[in-house]
Amino acid sequence: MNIAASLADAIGRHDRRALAQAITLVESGLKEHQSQARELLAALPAPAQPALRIGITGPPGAGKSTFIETLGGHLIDRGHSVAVLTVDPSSVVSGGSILGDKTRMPTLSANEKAFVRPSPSSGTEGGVGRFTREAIAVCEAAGFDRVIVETVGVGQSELRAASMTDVFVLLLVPGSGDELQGIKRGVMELADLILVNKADGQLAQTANRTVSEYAAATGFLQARTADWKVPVLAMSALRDIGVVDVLEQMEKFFVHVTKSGLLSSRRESQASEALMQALHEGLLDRFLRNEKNADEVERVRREVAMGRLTPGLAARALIDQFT
Ligand SMILES: Nc1nc2c(ncn2[C@@H]2O[C@H](COP(=O)(O)OP(=O)(O)OP(=O)(O)O)[C@@H](O)[C@H]2O)c(=O)[nH]1
Ligand SMILES: [Mg+2]
Repeated sequence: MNIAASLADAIGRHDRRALAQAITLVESGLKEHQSQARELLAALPAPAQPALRIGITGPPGAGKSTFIETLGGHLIDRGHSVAVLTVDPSSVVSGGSILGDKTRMPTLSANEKAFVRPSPSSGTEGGVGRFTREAIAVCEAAGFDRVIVETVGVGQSELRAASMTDVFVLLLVPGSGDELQGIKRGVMELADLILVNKADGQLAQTANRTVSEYAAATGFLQARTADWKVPVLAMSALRDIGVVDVLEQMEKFFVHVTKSGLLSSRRESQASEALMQALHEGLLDRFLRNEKNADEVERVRREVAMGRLTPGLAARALIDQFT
């Protein structure tokens, strides 16, 4: 059996080492690995049930990992198995991310019903990698019925995370308005659930005020999901206060989108968008891998920068030249 087939086989038997290896393979930039990854994805066993994919975003330090640790514990208590794909932001600086988030989710990382996978964020926009969608599929095939994607709420990563998850959760901290939290309006519009974390100790009262403010603000927004009023809840991930209520809202959301058919229609449109995005990126990659093309692009880029060419015309000329 070749590597891809034996990995797929082992994943079907819920072999965790195979799962880790498979994710490394799908995330690899090496051409040889990419063709193996394609084979692997095609050979993956169909999941017993589709996983609920939970996207979690929020400003750095808001408590996303702590929340996942607590939420994951409750999910496991209820009979679920939980895979976590996360990017340790410190890895942007250090280049390595193997310990960071695992140490922030010690209980979950040690639980046999959980799988915590920090991914290096190099070469990606603030966290969610190009192949996170594939990594999710591998986790599903390995039998995890809840897959959580943690992303730092800066840059484009939240858009990307929202485009590959079923429920999207925005985690905030008490006190400041969204400008101060560094959260863009657009991100609020992506959220199916807004949580104000750290509602404990001295911050408890401020948290309640923040909840009212955001609840009022969401009233003016177009909700992402039809017939779903975005709940805004205070909680403490650290003290495990209100996390069960959050879990219940999440399950309620899952029932709503399943019954209304929104879940499958959303997944269909997400998949076709992902195809187009992968095509864009893949074609550009291949185009630029050719040295002559890369040089020509660089030359034209300078012309465009100096205002001698408009970007649109320059791109068209480049494409005409090479196709
Ligand atoms: N008081 C209080 N502190 C919390 C709570 N949740 C998280 N923290 C603390 O906030 C800090 C950051 O928590 P993380 O869970 O690492 O936050 P994060 O959003 O995952 O951070 P990044 O991944 O670095 O963006 C830690 O020191 C936590 O102990 C909470 O509910 N209450
Ligand atoms: Mg974190």
